[in-house]
Amino acid sequence: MAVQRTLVLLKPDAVQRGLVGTILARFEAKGLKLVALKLRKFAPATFETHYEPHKGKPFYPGLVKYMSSAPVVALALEGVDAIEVVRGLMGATNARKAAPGTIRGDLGMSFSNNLVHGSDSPESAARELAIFFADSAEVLDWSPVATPWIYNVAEELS
Ligand code: IDP
Ligand code: MG
Repeated sequence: MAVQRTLVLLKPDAVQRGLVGTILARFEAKGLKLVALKLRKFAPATFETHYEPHKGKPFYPGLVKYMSSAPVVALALEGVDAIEVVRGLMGATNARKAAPGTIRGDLGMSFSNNLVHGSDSPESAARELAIFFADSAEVLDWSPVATPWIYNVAEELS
């Protein structure tokens, strides 16, 4: 158990379909803490760097084009085991196969246009947060009043 920060992207299809509020509400309702948020149309180069581990795969050029084609919302979320928790809420990459109850499973029909990105490891989270929130002043330290109700502080936060 560790408090982690993770990068989440609400992809162009989420923004175009008016699902930003719906998806953000799921993360908030789960108890994840919002520590950074921005809406921006990022340059292709940003996604070339972000998706560098996928470079050379057949879907890579289309992925970079899709991600830079329209605005994206970038979030940093914090919580105990936040990386795994977010990945679970997102569901499987192919939205048609993602389990009902997950974001992709409930809201999507596509393998590529699958609404949401979440970092897959602590190393990825650190690398990706530095891309989208290079200015560390954009990531806030703050204490939600609900924290001692979301967690058992003695068991999970000390
Ligand atoms: P993830 O987003 O669930 O972590 P990754 O394997 O890291 O999935 O792939 C990154 C993104 O590339 C996916 O979210 C999806 O948009 C796209 N993608 C991955 N594999 C495929 C594929 O086989 N066909 C089409 N798009 C894909
Ligand atoms: Mg991935």
